[in-house]
Amino acid sequence: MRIYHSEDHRLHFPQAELSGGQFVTPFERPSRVEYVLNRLKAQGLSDILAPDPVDMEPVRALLDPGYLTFLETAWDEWKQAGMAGEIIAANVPARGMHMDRIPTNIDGKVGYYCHASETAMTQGTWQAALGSLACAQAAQRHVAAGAQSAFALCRPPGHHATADQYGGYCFINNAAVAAQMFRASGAERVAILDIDFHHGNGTQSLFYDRADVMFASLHGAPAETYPYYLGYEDETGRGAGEGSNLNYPMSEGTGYDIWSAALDDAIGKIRNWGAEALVLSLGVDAYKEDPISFFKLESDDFTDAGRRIGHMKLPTVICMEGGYAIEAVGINTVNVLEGFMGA
Ligand code: Q9C
Ligand code: ZN
Repeated sequence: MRIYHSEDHRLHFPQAELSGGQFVTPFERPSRVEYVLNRLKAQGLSDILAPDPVDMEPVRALLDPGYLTFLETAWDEWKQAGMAGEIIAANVPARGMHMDRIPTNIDGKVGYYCHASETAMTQGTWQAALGSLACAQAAQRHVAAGAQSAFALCRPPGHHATADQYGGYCFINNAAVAAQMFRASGAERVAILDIDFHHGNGTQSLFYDRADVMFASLHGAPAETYPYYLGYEDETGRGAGEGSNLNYPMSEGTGYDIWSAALDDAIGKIRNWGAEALVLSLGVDAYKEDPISFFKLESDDFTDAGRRIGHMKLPTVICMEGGYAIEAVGINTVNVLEGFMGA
């Protein structure tokens, strides 16, 4: 399996994440990538390339232009305004306020374009996000050119990012852009399967009205965990998109028996729907030891999940999302890839 990896991810490493009322070292940290790379090499998966630069055209087609400009310029504006620290959203347009008027003040803009204040931005965040996106795009081009699959070792992750908001450690929705590129390269129906522990709210929102991209997500029930305000089972799509959004929220303590039954159901529905290409949002935070999650998957379960997904035999782009049990992130991620290839 071809793998794409950009060193630029290192440019994004905030000092702080707001967690439980304290500033802690972010769970989403550069060493996650090192553990995955080391495990890939240890298992003989060494076809690892740096991606070509980002192609902004499909990105502009999908995301809000003002948001992209914001991501690119926020750090300079923040510094020009005399802010001493990293960018952290302290205000958001809440119930009863204007949702659609963008402040000129950078502190107000940050809150407008952010949905979760745990995620800080730094000087290198934009460049790192572009490097991450470049991996997803290179992987998609490789698969569109005829490969069965490719793995984009994306960091920062993407599935929480919407058309115009960052949060949940995500800035640009890599998987969504890859899906959009599959549409542009000729696939009539593209499915995005999201097995990260957290609901892929950004991906869902980007395709909620669309009949050409199906989104299926297995995740912690929103009443019990981040992103809290989206990811319920009754969110099935809207308008032309009605029926092409599938949520499988599961409660604290969920193990592989329940989780794999949800996976099989999602796979069956993606098959019946007639997907021609697949984007897998691969988070491994469903692992039992993950520090911010509550499912109980074992490392071997990830191999089995990869096998089940591989049996779909669809052209597949795999995008790295979350997973925070540092050493195990490498093992569990590569287990999915090995299971997939063995199918
Ligand atoms: N106290 C992804 O897995 N909440 N994002 C963290 C820690 C945010 C997860 C709570 C979790 C975001 C890509
Ligand atoms: Zn996650």
